Amino acid sequence: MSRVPEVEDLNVLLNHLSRVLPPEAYAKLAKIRNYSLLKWIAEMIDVARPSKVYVLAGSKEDFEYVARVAIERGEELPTKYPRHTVHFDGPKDLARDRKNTRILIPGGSPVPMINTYDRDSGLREVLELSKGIMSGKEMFIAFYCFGPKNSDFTLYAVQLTDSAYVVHSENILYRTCYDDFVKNAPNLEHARFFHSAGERDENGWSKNTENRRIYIDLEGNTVYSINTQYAGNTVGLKKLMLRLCVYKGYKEGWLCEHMFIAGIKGPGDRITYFTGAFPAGCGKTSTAFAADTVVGDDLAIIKNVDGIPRGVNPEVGMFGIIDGVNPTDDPEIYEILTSPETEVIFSNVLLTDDHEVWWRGKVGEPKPGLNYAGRWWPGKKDEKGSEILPSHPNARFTTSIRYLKKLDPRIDDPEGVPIHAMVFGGRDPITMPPVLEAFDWVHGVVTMGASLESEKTAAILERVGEMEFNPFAILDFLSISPGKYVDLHLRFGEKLSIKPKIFSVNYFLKDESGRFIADKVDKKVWLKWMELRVHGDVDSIETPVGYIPIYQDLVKLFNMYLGKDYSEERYSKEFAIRVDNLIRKVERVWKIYSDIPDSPPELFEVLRDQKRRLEEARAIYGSVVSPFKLSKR
Ligand code: SPV
Ligand code: MN
Repeated sequence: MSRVPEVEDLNVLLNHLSRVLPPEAYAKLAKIRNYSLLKWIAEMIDVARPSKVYVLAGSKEDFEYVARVAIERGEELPTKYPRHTVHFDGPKDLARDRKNTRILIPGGSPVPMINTYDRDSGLREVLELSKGIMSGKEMFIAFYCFGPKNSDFTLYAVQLTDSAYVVHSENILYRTCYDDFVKNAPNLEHARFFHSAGERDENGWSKNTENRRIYIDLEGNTVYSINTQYAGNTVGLKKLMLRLCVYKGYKEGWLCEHMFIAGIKGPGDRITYFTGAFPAGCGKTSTAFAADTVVGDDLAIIKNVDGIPRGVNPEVGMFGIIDGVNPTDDPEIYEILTSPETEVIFSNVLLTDDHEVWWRGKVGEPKPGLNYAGRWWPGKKDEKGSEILPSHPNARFTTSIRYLKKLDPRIDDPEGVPIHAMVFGGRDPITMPPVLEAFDWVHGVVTMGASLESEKTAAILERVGEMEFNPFAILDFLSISPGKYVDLHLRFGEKLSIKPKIFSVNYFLKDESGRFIADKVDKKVWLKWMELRVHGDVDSIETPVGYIPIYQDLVKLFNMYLGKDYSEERYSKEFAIRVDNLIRKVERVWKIYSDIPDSPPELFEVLRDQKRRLEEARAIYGSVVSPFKLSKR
C-alpha cells in the first residue's frame, strides 16, 4: 500500500485515496473536500490497515448493510423479532474503563480528579497499539450530527470503526450528517473518533482487553478507543464526545451537560422545561419519564440565546439500563422493548435458546441460553461458587427516542427549548429533603450542582451514608478541572437575563427503621411542585438551605396527581431540616474543593454562608428542625 503523501495538496491526497479505497467508498469520501479530515482518514487507514473500507452516506442501504453484517459477523445475534438483536461485550468489557480512559494534555500536567496523560506519549502509544489492528477487517466511516440539523447548538463528528455494532448503535442514537460534511467542507469543524474492537475471540469478545485504551485528545478534537466494545467506551458520540463537548463549551462559555431534558405540564397546559443531573442509580431515567414530555434522557447542550438559556438533546436515541425495567414501573419503555416492530440492540442481557431476550424485570422466568459470560442455565455458578446472574446489572438497550409516546414535539427544533429549571438528584438516606429549591442560581450551582453526592451503591450496612462526590453527575466525563466546571456555571449564569431555578431532589430518605419514606410515584408531585414554583404559583417555606413546599400545597398535589393522602406526620419527617447532617455535607464538600486549586472563591463564600445559617438554626431549634416551626416566605 502506498503511504499518505506529505505534500499538502487536496488533489494529491484524493489521488492517493482513489488508489487505496474501493471505488464506492472513494466516490463518497471525495465529495468531502476537507483536506485535514481526509488526511486523517488516510493516515488511520495506513495505521490500522483494514482489508475493506465502507463509507456511509446515510442512505437506507447503508443502514441495512451495517445491520446485516453485524449479524453475519457475529457481533449481534438475531432474536425472534427481525430488528431486535443482542450484542455481548464480554465478561471483561462490561462497563466504562476508568483506569485506561485518559485525557491527553501536552506535558500531561495533573488536573484534579481527572486521569490525564502526556499528549505526545499517549498518541504515540495508542497509534503503536493500533498498527494493523483492522487487518482482515472492514473499516466503517460514518458522519453524524451531535444535535438537530441546521442548529447553532450542533457539533459534527466522524466515526471510524471496525465494529458494525458500534455504527449500528450510532445509526440509532444520532442523526446522520454526511450531507452536512459534503455541503460545508472544507471548513466544517468536527470531532474525530477512531475505534477498533481489536482481535475478537470465538465468542466475539475483544481479546486484548489488557491493551484497552481510550485516549481523549482535546487539542486534536479526536478520541482513540481500542480493544473494547462496551458502548460507553466505543460509541464516539456518547461519552467520548461529551468530554470534547465539555472542553469546547468551557472555552466558549456554554454548557455541555450529563442531563436529561423533560417537559412538565402546569396549569393551562403550559410546558415548563427541566434538565436533570443524577449520578447512576439515583432516578435519572425514572424522573425523565415521570415528566409529561421527554426531549432527552442523557445529554444536553445549553447555550445563552439572547439572555435566555436554551437547550437541545444532541441525541435521538437511548442507551438505557435495562436491569429492572418492568411493565408496571416503566410501561412505555417496556412496550418499546417487547414490540415486534421496534429496532432495539440489547446488550449483555440473556438470549434464551428459543430466541427470547430476558432481563430482570421481564415477565416470565429466565431459561437456558447465552449471556455475558457464555452459556447460561438456571443455577450456573462461577469459579468462586457464586451464582451468575442471567442478565448483567449493566445490561442495556439501544433504541430510538422517537418511539416514545411522550416524545416532546420540539426534539428536532434547531432553537432548542427554553430551560426553566435544573434539578440535581442524589441518593441520600439521611440528609436532603425530597425536594428543595435553591435561593438563587449561585446558591443552587454551589450547594446542589457542585455539591452533588450519592450514597455508595455497594451499600453494605456499615457504609450507609458514605457519600461519593459527583458534581453535576458528570465527574467521570469531565475533561477540565471540577473547579473550572463550577466556575463556568457561575459565569454562564451571570450573563443570563432569565436564570433557571435550581432544585435538588432525593427519593431515598429513610425512616428510623431503614425503610424508604417516599413511594416511587411520589416524584410526580415533587415535579409538579417545582413547575408551580418556576412560575411563582405557590408559596414556600424558607429554611437555612433553601425553600421547601408548604404542607397544604403538597396535600393538594398528592390528591390531584396521585389520589393519595399526605399526612402531617410524613411531611414533618420528609421535610425536617437535618441540621447536623447538612453541616457535615457542607464540610465534606468544602474539603474536596479546598484541595482543587482552581475552585472559584465564590464557592467557598456560598458554603460559608450555608454553614452559618445552619449553625444559627441549630442554636435556636436544635439538630433537627420541624418544617412547621419555620415560617412562610
Ligand atoms: C452513564 O453511565 O452515564 C451512561 C452509560 O449513560 S455510559 O455510556 O456507559 O456512560
Ligand atoms: Mn449517562
